[in-house]
Amino acid sequence: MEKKDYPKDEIHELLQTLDPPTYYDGSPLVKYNDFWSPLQFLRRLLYTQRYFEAKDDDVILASVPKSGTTWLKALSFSIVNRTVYTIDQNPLLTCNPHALVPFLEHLQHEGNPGFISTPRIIATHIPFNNVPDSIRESKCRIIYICRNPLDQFISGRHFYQENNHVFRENKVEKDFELCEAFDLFCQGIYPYGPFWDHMLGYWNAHLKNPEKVLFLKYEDLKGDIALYIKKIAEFLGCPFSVEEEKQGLVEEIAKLCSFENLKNLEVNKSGYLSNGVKSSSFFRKGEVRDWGNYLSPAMAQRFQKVMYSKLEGSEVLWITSHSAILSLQKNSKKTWRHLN
Ligand code: PAP
Repeated sequence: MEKKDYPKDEIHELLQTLDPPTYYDGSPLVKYNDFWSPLQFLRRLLYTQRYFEAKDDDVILASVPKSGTTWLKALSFSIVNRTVYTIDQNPLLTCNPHALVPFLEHLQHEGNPGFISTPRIIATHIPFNNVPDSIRESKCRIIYICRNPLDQFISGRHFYQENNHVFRENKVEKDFELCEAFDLFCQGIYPYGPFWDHMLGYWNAHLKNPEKVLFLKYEDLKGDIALYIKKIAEFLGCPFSVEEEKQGLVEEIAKLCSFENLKNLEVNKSGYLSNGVKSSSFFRKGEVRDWGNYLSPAMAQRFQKVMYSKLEGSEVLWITSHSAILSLQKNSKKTWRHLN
C-alpha cells in the first residue's frame, strides 16, 4: 500500500463526534461504527478503510484478538508457501509469525516489512462491516478463527498486562482488577469488540458466501490439526496432492506450526516485534479451557447469560459457546483463583 497520510484535521473532527474513550485496562477504546477501536489505532484504521485495495488473490486472516491469530498466520504462511520453502528452510524458524504476515491496520506503519508472500497474506482484527470495501467486494478469501470467548478474555488479560508498555496510556497506572475487566468484557467493551458482533459479522458473511469466508474454531484445530490444514489448503485453492500427503507434508506443517515448536524457537523466546510487543507474549499456554483456572463459577454463569442474550437464534451460539458452556459444567467444581 502506497504511503499516504490521513488528514489530521479529519481525525480531529471525527473525534469530536465520538464519545470520550472508555478505558480497558488503561488502554483507551473509542466506539466507532459500532465497534470498540483502540484509540491509538484509529488513524490507521481510517487510513486502511480509505486506501487499501484488496487483490482478488489476497488471503485475509480475521479474528478477535487472542483467538489463535498467530497460529493461523503460521499455518497459512506454511501452506501457501510450501512449494517455495522446504520445512527446514521455512522463515518461521527464524521470524515470528507476525513479522511474516502483517496486520492490515499496521501496513502503513513505519518499519513494517510489507509482504513476503505471494499471494499476499494479511491479518486483521477489524470487524467484517468495517473492513475496507475492496475486501468485501473483491474475490479475495477470508479465513476467520474464533475461540471460546472466556479463553480469549484470559489470554488477552495476560497479554495486555505483559505489554502494558505498548497499550496503556498511563504506563504507571495500576492493573485493572480481574473482575473490572470481566465486567467490561461482558458488556462487549474489549479491543475490536463486542466479540459477539465480531463473530456474527463473519459468520453471516460465511453463510452468505462459504467460498469467500471460511469459519474456523481454535478448539477444532486443537482437536485435529491435520484435517484443518487440508481444509485451509482446499479453501485457498491449493489442495495437497496425493504425493504431498504420502510424503507427510501435512504432518510436517502441523509440527512446524505447533505451539511447542514455535514457543521454543529462539526467535520467539526473547526480543520484541517492531511495535514493541514482546515476541514471547504470543505463546503463553495454548490450552483449551484455561479460563477455569481464573474465573469463578459465578462469573462463568454470568457470561453464559450474556452469550444467550446476544447470540440466541444464531448457530454462532452453538459453535462458539458450546465448549464454553460444557466446560462451565466441568469446571464448576474446580477451585479458582484470581489472576492478580
Ligand atoms: P493476537 O490476536 O494478539 O495475534 P493470538 O495469536 O490470536 O493473539 O492469541 C494468542 C493465543 O494463541 C495464546 O493463547 P493463551 O494465552 O491461552 O496461551 C497463545 O498461546 C495461543 N497460540 C499461539 N500460537 C499457538 C499455536 N501454534 N498453537 C496453539 N495456540 C497458539
